[in-house]
Amino acid sequence: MRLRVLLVFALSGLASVRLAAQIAAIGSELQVNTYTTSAQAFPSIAADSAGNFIVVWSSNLQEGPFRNVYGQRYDATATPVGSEFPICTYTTDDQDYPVIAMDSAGNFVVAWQDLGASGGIRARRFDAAATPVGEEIVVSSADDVNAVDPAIAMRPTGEFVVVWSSLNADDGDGDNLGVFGQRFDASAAPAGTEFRVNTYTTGEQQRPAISVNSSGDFVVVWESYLQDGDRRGVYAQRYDASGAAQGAETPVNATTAGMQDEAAVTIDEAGRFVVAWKAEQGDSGYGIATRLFDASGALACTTSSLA
Ligand SMILES: [Ca+2]
Ligand SMILES: [Ca+2]
Repeated sequence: MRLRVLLVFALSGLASVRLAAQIAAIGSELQVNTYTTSAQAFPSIAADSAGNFIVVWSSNLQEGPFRNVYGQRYDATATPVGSEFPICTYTTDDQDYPVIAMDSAGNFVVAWQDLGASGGIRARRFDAAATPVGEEIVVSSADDVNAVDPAIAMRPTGEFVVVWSSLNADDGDGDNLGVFGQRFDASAAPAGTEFRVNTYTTGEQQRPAISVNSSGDFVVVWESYLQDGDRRGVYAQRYDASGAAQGAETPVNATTAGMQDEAAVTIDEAGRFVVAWKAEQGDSGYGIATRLFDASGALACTTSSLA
């Protein structure tokens, strides 16, 4: 099946856009990828403070017998700027599952999962004209071929954090998958060392999501297997701008029966954060649940009957 990367104008991701009472689409649906042979998949999108945005995705067989990562710039009217461009320099084996974050001036970083022999989570920084700045960054431990599922968040001033999950016992989890992270300054130099996010390490902790506010406070959420007593549950950990953990890891879902996983998170300027996740609903399948937490990580209110 031929997959196209189609742009859904994600207003929620545009920091400068104030949501009106009613959201109306601006313009029509756009096809992002120019190269259409085989599959283009796994899009990620980020915008600067003026509304200019970039979409990245992985494309199969576009450059040799592998999957590689490409990007396309747009201005604030959703008009393409330039042509689609390659993100990675190392293109042997598969580079896949890209994620992008952008500062207020349009500088951006793309992280991806390198499924090849070089392995691990890699990233590359670009300026607002999509010109690469520096070399590819080895984000996860250099020998960590088991690092998967990257997520990234960036402050308006360019500092960013990448998180991922890994089987690498050297990272300090020691039991199946754990969630790890690395902070970077605005020049993409590592800030501090790689750190483990999950405190509870038994079994699988994986598929993290992350959000940071302009002060640098950030929160990571992930799914953990059997920690809540019945298959997967969702947990959160807060950090300050120096990367110091704030409080203990927090159980997110109140309903623990069945699966709660595939979490997403966003943090506001006051440090409050909202988590959304996929929640099992017995015989009726799955729904989406959300929960709002205050800046101390305490439950502020339940915003979904599924929580
Ligand atoms: Ca673990
Ligand atoms: Ca559960």
